[in-house]
Amino acid sequence: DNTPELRPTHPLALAPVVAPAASVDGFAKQFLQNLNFDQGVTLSTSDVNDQYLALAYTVRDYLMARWFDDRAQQKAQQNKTVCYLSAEYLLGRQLDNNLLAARLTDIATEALAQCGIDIDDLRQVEIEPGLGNGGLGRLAACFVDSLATMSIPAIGYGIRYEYGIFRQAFADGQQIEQPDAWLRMGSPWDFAHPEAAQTISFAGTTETYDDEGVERTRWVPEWNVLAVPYNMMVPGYHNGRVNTLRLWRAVATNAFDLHTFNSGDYVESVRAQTFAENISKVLYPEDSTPQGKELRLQQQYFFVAASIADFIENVLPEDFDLENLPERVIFQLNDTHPVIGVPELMRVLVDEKKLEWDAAWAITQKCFAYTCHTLLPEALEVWSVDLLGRLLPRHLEIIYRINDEFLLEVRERFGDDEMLIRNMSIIGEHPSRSVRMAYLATVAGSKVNGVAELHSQLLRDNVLKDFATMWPDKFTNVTNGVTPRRFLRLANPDLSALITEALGAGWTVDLERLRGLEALADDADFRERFAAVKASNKRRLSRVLEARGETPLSDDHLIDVMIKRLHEYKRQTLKVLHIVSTYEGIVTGRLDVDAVQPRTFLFGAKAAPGYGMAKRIIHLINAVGEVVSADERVQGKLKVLYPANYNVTLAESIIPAADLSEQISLAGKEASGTGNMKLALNGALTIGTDDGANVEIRKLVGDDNFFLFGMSEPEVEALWADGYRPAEFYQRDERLRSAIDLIASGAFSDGDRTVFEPLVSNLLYEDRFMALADFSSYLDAQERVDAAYADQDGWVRSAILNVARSGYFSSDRAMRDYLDRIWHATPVS
Ligand code: 7GP
Repeated sequence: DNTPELRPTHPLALAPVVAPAASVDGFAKQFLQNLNFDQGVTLSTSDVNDQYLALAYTVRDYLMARWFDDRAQQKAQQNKTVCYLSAEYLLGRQLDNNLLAARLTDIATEALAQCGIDIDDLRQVEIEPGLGNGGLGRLAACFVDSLATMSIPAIGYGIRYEYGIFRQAFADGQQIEQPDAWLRMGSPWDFAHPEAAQTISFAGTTETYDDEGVERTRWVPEWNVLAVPYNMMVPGYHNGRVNTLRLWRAVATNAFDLHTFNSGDYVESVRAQTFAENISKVLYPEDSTPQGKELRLQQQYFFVAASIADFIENVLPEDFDLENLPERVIFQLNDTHPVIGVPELMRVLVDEKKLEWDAAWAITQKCFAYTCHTLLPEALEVWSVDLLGRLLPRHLEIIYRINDEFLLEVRERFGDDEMLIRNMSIIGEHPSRSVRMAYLATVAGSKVNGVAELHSQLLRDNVLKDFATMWPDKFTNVTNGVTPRRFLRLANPDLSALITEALGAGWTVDLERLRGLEALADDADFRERFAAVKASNKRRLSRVLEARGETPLSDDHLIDVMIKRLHEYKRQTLKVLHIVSTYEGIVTGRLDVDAVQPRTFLFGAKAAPGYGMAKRIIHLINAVGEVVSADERVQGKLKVLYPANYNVTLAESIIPAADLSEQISLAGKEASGTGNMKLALNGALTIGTDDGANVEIRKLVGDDNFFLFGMSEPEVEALWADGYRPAEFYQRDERLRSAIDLIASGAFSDGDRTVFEPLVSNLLYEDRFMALADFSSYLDAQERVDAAYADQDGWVRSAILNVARSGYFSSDRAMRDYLDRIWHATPVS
């Protein structure tokens, strides 16, 4: 073997890696070099995509040295690493965020200007990585930002989907889905490491064998796939720290299917290999209602097994004693998607590292913690025993044993209460045998948390009641948060400048400082400037909408925003009923037109492609919008806008322009919400139910600055128990009757009464999420909104107080709570 040996001691290799000079010239030089040598073009032959890529490479160059340091430190240090396991990261665009973190925005803008390039044009080129569906994925992205900003050693692990969340378009008002080929123009922010691939196995059988007198089990898998890591930089804000987001891509192994190969069908055997690569092909577009599909379980095991192996082999020092694993890692389970990691770690410890079962279980229980993000029973993932046993036979055995021992513990504690045993078992029996992943996570996790106070309470009282009785200390709450860097500093530069002028710059990493604005709410001059910022944000949004081919906004309108996934429990239908009722009221003269504020109803929402009712609601919104916006009788008063393909980038334009934030889920259904936080932080007033984090928002901003309506969670329960008959509410409220009748009449479907009939009859005879029961109260609250908005001075004052009192909802605070209550990890100096 005459391979030369690596010489890291070469004098040139020993020189420290340094960032290019942090000057306009230094930046320009590096940018042009990257344009030449990485893109293979000169400035004069480059197009805007070349320029964007070269700019991205340049930003990377500045971050690189710190990244090397932080990874080396991670390996050398004795600190605990937070491994955030999440099937989704809804990142949004990277360029601006990374420029900001590295303090390069001004330098880059000027350097490019000197080259004759407007950096704004390059911003528009970036296709956001939409590797998530909604709240859960966006939360993960906020968390990795905060972890880096707080210098906490952390790795985000996930999947590098080739196709992220679909692109939404409308045809005749109905949603159509198009593939999101986000990688097509290059992906400058990640680094592929095929040499660090992990082999991930599936299927096959298990067998026992004699290991020097000890009987052990091993898994004999049937097929393998390679997990290739792609590392992304996660720069902290102004602290020089760069953490890592490691996303796995599936690649076929080299081992040809020998059987097919020998049978002479070369092409078939190559084709069969590519089947493995489907694992990371596409993000499942379901939000809150998982489809129990085999490919999804493959995805879950694929990324979790790769992540655990990666951590043990590449992040821990060599010869690390795994008995001490809990001192060095916490695997945070972002909902149940990564829960298969529990039996996987057991398999690694028991089968591969040959630890005793009890020792391995003690370690495993300390290494995991579980966050639940839902309250909908249909959203709790279960896997059929058949499927799981076929795909991961060894893991099923391990789950059975975990369950056996757990149920023994239950018997010891509570006696032979067979009903209780059946209810708590990790294995469900009806309608067919299945593994309840939330229960597995609860049994295995050191902690279980909900994502807002009310949600955590309901987990303890309902969804996981028996477990909470058994282990009261296991349950805790961490209310969600959002990153102030992206959702205030970047999305709302004018408001940020105003705040910095008033309070100094520290608020970006210490959001509670916004409290300082309270005093200014009574300052007429400040209110005027605050209002000017809102007006300018509306004009900016208007330009964004126009560029997308939408109608521009009218200057004097109240911007009423409902942006979130389309789901029945979130009750976009209730919003539509309000719009229709207002429209009908104006047209028939029932409403005093002067008391109605001019309003634009702005929606943003994707529906899961297989969720028929949600798609019908989209159709209804668009149909109502078309009629209302075109009717001369309400001209100037009411407008409905529903730009297609709502995503993080669009949210960043909408949120700063919003006056009113619609958070109108049925109480007890929205786990937390995070859009509610972003909107309040940007000075929108909330109209909302007592649900999720709304409860905490209202407590903080005060009743005078929040429009509460609707039943409380206990009232919802009581009405259900009573036998809920929505038609009675229809009979009782004339406004409701008129609105529903108008939809049923075909007024929004060219006279065709069949189009929205399923929707109408669902409301009248089922209405699972009780929109009709809350309608009257909602309309009354909207009247209060109109009255409040008529007093502009008072409104602006409330808006300022919303900003001032939203500091609690920083994801930095959420990270501190996770550290204190769950992770017990410490920042590095
Ligand atoms: C969402 C919840 O619906 C939302 O209330 C919460 O703010 C967010 O998580 C972050 O905690 N859940 C999901 O996005 C989801 O897919 C599947 O849940 C269980």
